[in-house]
Amino acid sequence: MSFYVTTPIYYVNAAPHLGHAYTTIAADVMARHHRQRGEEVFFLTGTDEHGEPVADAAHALGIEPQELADRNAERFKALAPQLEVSNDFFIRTTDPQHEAKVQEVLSRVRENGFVYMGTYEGWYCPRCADFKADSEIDEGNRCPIHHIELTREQEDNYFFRLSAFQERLEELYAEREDWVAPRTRYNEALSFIRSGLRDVPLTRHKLTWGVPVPWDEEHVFYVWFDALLNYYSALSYAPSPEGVPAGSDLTATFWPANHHLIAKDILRFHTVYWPALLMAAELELPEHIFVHGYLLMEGEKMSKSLGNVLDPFAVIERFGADALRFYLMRDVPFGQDGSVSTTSFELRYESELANELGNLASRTIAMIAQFRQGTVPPGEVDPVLAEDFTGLPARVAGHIDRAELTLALDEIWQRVRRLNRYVEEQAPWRLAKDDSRGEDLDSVLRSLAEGLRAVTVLLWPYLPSSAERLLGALGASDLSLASAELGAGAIERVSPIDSLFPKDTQPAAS
Ligand code: ME8
Repeated sequence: MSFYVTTPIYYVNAAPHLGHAYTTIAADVMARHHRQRGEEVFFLTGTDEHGEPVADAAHALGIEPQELADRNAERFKALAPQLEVSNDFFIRTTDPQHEAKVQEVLSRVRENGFVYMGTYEGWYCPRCADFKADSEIDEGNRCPIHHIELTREQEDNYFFRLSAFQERLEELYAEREDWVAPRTRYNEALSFIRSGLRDVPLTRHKLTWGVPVPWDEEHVFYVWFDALLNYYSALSYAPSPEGVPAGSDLTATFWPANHHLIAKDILRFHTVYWPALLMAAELELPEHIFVHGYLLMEGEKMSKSLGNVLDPFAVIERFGADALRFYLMRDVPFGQDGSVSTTSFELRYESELANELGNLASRTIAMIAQFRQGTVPPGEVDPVLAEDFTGLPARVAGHIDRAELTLALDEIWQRVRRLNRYVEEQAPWRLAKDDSRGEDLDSVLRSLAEGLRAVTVLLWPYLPSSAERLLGALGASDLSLASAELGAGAIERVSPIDSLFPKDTQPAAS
């Protein structure tokens, strides 16, 4: 089995912000989970470096686009390890191998008869790098996303015959109802298609910052076609990920992608242009496109251009990457818009990470140390508890297969709460006072240790470093999904552990 997941490639016109971190964390949760299933996994992220968004930003700074791209690509690259993100490759669209692949695929699209020379006239947003249909324009000729005034463009370009794919796209949507999720996004994409597809520019005459068009050097490819192809081109030159023999043909192993994760701002490119382009190039289509919502601050989409940016680095510095990952996956239902704030972050951190998981871990370990000198009594898990864990790994896997990352986390978290209730119900400290209840105490301590181990294995994709620390203290290093069944592990001894989620973290220096 193989699993290939991607994030959008981010524009290097500015530094990364929480919105980028969000998609990247989500993709990481999926990649880690699939590694737990023993699958061959390829997880791709990277940067989109061509086109007006980058050229204009560079010129505004008085530098060349390549210089800005180099500078900001480094910052995006550095974000991944800070978020504990385990991407297998980082693609930059200025990689020469990517550029060559773009030229190869788009030449094939032309040979297949889907490219012609025409004149484009219409409204254009240089921040979106998007030609806007009349129905997509806000009052005063403004971009509905960036609120800037649109420019009127008229240029001779090569066009991609998108209209030729009207029927095939409608068929695709009819045959594969889960190809775009959530359903509202599927409907949105389908209604765009049904409203009638118009051909779109494939190249830009006016721009020089892009991949040169091999059959006409006065043009570069329109940045979106260059960018979308990253998902395919990366496989032709990335090194093999862990677990896949070096020198393997990654395209054969991983194409088509299983999941593209995106936000709704780039829905049309991924759900309309992208499948049409792949059809035109005779390539297989990805299995799923999952469209998550926006992280909102004060009700406005957070973005580089609007400037109201919550800095993920500050959160990580103070609370650690796991806390940020948990917060984003837990607080904002994946697939919907959600407001983020420091207040709700701190509430989740304290009430759930510190009080629920942190305390469960510390008291379980402390009681085993105190009552049984750190040794976990062997035997079966208490059936009362086992009942509430039956089928849990499979349920979590089912949610993650549909990119329902918040639902999956909630399934797990209900068991964290169940374990805390079990402690209260059984009151091991009372059993410890009664010599005749020794076996009951053994059973309770063992069940708690095993329950904690099982939930921690499932939490690993969300909380990788805390989960590894905790499993280390439980002497249970198996991270496989199979080992997340209650009773699949046999903990012998526990070791002391420092607080997983300390409450007295210092505010970051401002
Ligand atoms: O669009 N909430 O790049 P980009 C949630 N280069 N997610 C957010 C977000 C927010 N407030 N802000 C950004 C581009 N994102 C193109 C993509 S792909 C072939 C080319 C995330 O830097 C989300 O994933 O504007 C969104 O789709 C993406 O960043 C846009 O990043």
